[in-house]
This record gives sequence, structure tokens and C-alpha cells, in this order.
Amino acid sequence: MSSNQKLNDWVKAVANLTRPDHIHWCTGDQAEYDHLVAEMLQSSDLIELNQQTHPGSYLHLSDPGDVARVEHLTFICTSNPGDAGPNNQWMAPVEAKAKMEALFSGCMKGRTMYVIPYCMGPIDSPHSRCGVEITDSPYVVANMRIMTRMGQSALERIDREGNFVRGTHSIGELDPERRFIMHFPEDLMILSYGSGYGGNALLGKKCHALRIASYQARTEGWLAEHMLIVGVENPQGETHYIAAAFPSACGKTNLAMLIPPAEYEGWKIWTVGDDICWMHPGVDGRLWAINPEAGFFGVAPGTGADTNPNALAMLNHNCIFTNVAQTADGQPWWEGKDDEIPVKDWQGRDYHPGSGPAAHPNSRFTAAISQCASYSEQTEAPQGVPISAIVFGGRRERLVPLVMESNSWQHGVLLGASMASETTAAATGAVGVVRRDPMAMKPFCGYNFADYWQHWLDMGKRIEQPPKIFHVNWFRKDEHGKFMWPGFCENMRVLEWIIERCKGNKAAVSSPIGKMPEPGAINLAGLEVDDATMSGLLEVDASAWSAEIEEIRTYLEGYGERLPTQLLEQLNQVAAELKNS
Ligand code: OXD
Ligand code: MN
Repeated sequence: MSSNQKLNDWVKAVANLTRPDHIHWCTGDQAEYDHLVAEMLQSSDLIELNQQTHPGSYLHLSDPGDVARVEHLTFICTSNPGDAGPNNQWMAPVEAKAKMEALFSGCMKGRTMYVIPYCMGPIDSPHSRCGVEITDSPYVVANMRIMTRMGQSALERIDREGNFVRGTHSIGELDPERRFIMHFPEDLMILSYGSGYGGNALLGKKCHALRIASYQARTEGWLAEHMLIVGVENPQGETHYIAAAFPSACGKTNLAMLIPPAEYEGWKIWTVGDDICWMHPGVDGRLWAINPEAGFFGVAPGTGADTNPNALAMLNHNCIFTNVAQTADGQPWWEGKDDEIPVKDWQGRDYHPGSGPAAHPNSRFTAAISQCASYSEQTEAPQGVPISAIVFGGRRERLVPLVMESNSWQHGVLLGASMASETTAAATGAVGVVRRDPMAMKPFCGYNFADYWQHWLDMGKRIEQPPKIFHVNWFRKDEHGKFMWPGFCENMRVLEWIIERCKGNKAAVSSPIGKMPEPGAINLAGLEVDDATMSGLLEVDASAWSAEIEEIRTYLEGYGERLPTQLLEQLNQVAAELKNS
């Protein structure tokens, strides 16, 4: 129980509707976690992995029809449909609440209802925000304990402050026909029914820290973004922090914990966050960022010794795996991990090589951020870290250069707003199709994108020393379909150029679409990337870009009258420069 009457009354009302057999207020302590794990092992919600090689690690296998976020079942329920915008699915709040009430009615009979108080962000930070998730899934409780500051300390903060986001979740029957993820930003409320998958069920993450928080951030003058946060320390001991937005499964987790290549002796990367970033203008005129999360909910496939050794090392203890395969001796396995042949696939069936992926392409690991070798202690700093650069990026086979810098904050907002990427397995739907994903927020912005871009433009005026804004593309291919840039740890070379630009140490060349590195400015020592490939990576094809600009125009104009004119002015300027080039 809480000393907050509003919280107690709400918990009572949810229990009256859902009719659980038991109610458990989560404390977040180890004994509670151990007890939950024991229960889930008994009920087969968890499978014990090899405790010699992976102590404290368990595997959860989802219902095969419940393995990704469901954007087509995700709604923003504002009083005015225009406030949700064309980027969201909208439902009238009254209708959505009635629909959800019918689904939740009696749904927890025979189950325990868990009340999870949680804090997004360091527990003592003025920028952190609390929430309470009510759920009937012990798997959700266990994951929330890793992903957030959960339990007693969060409850104390809620008791002190009185404010919290209300989230109600039930796995229901895991029936896709009875599945909805509803957000009510005006009421700071989330209702999620019918899915146990991370992004739909761990309500602190996408639902609270992005959809609801982005709405709050606009009204309160800050930014809630789908960005990783890394510190880059040079051999002189100076650290610059970068916030970077990429659509799902574009290597954010890899970039967030990169190990610099051999040529970068004395450089270090510090991980502050891999997915979400809340940024506030500081009294010193800079933009400061906190990571609202306390853990990683990362994509497992592709995580290996070459791509992300820090992640691989962190995954050998105290992890919850979801939908990965298993080896004969009970170790977790996924494509890209090593040469081992698994014996069981992500559905727990016998695995036969050649019969498709053993791990689900969107299988995940949940691990505490403090387990990562590159963990930055600044993750706990109440004021956050000062951001020198904001980086936008997407997965584009063609057209988009390896790196470019915006001409100004306002032009940087255009770079973010025109982001596009080829789709991946993180969301249900076709894979490999180019879709516009402004600021990597398409599935996560809790209000109309046109208002969101206006908010970004306005924020530029409120930050005296705004970070520089860049755009990167690690995924450009040559005419033979081969990646031109090695990516992974070699992305350090691009980060170095970005930081040098922030420090004012390196010149750049103007192009119609932004500022580019001078020839030779990106350090290629030790790489098999020759000068011709590098100029291909930085090439700007004016006629292809003119066509892209017209596609961007059509996309932006789809937002109608609310579209900021300043954004169109920026676009017109680029179009004119392309014409004159
Ligand atoms: C994620 C996503 O799970 O962006 O982080 O889909
Ligand atoms: Mn994400």
C-alpha cells in the first residue's frame, strides 16, 4: 500500500475490474525476484539455462504470435484527433476506455495482480518521472526490475511527489484479435491488453518513456527521444557525449557499447544508454541528457564477438533471454553468436540446421546496464550528461552519405524529420521496405509529428549552446550489393570526426545537403577502405537527391496546415541548392 490515496484508489478500482485472486505490491528486492523466478520455473514461464556458464540467466519463450511490437494495434487517444496526427492511429478516449474496460473485466481471475512502482531515470534526478504498472505477468515484473528503478524507492518518490503515470497491463488470452496498446497522454495513462512482448508489456519503456513522455516534454519544454547516449573519451581524458537516434534494429546497442579499433589506443567509449534519452536545457546553456532506463532490452541475433564484444561478455550472467535458441548444454544461442549448432529453436522445438532461424529474428536479452564493461557512472548523475552532438541515422542502401553535418539547428531538424530507413524485424510487418521514420520516432511519438517538429524548432531557440546535428548511414552498398563501410567498431572513426567538428578543430566542405568531411578527414588507417570507396560513401548524387527531396516534400505536406513553415523553408533551400549545383 502507498500513502498516496490516488494510487490506492486506482489500484482498488483496477482490482475491482480485473478480479485477481491476489494483489502483490512489488518491493523490487532480491528475495522477491528470486521467488518470482522460482514460480516461473515451476509454471514453465521460464526455462533455466546452464547455471555454470550463465549463472542467474533464464529463457522465456513467447507465444509464437506475440513476438514484436504491434504498431497497427497501438493508439494515441487524445480528445482531438488532430493532436494525435497522421503519424498515429487515433481512437476517441471514451471509446478506447470502454473497449479496454470490456477486455480487462474479470481478466485476472485465478491470477496475481502485481503493482509495480517504478522510476524512469536516476531516483534522485529532478528530470526523472515515476509510474506504476499494474500487470498479471510475473515475466513483466522480472523485466521491469532490470529495466527500471523499481519497487520501494520509486514508491517513496511517488508518495512524496504525488505524480505518476498509470499503466494497466494484462496478457489477457494472448489473442491478436483481442490486443490493444492504448495511450491517453492527457490523462498520463496507458492501457495494454493481450500481449506479453517487451515493447507492448514493459510499459515503462516505449509506452511511458517515449509516447507519454514526448507529450509531457512538449508541454514542459524538454525532449523525450528514441536515442542512445554515449560518452567518447579521447586520450587526453576529455569526454564528449553524443545522443543518436536510429530506427529499431539499426545497431544502436552496438554503437552504444562500441570498443574502439586497435588504431584508437587511449580512446574509450562510455555507455550511458542504448535506446531512450530525455534532454533538458541546462542553466549553463547546454543540453543535458539522462537515460530513463536502467537496463537493455536488446536484439540478440547479430550480437557476437566481432559485432559487440561488450554485449556478449555482459550476457553471461543475470540475464533474461526471450525467444532465443538453446545448445545441447542449455546455453542461450542466436544467429551471429558463434559456430555452435543449437538443438532447440525459439519455440522449444528440436532444431534441424537448414530449417530457418533457430532464434527468432527479434529475440531479445534483458540485462542491467551496470553489467556492461563500458557502463558510465554518469548514468546515475541526477543532472545527466552534457550533449555535444545529436546524430540521426537510418539504414539506406543507396543515396545517403556516410556522414554529414547540418548547417544549423533548424536544418538539423529537417535532417531528423526526413529520416527514412529500411524496416527490420523489430515490428510486425514487411522487412526491408523504406519508410519515413522521423527522428526514429515514427512508432513512438505520442502526438502529431507536425507539432513535434515545431517543438524541436522552438527548443533550438531555448538552448544557448545547442549541440551540433549530424546524419549518418552505416549501410550504404556498392553496385555489387556489398556494404561499403565496415561499420561496428569502425564507426568510431566517424564519431571522432563528429567530435572534432564540435570542438571546431576540423574544416568541412559544403554540399547542397549539408557539410561533409574534407577528403582525408576521416581516419582510415588500418582499414581496407580506399579513397575511391570513401568518395563513393560521401558522394551526393544531385539528381537522385532532388527526387528524394520531392518525396520528403510530399511526406511533410501530408501533415497539412500544422506543418511548420520553417521546415518547408529549409527544404526549399536544399532544393534550390541542388538545382544550382
Ligand atoms: C526497441 C525498438 O525494442 O525500438 O528498442 O523496437
Ligand atoms: Mn528502440
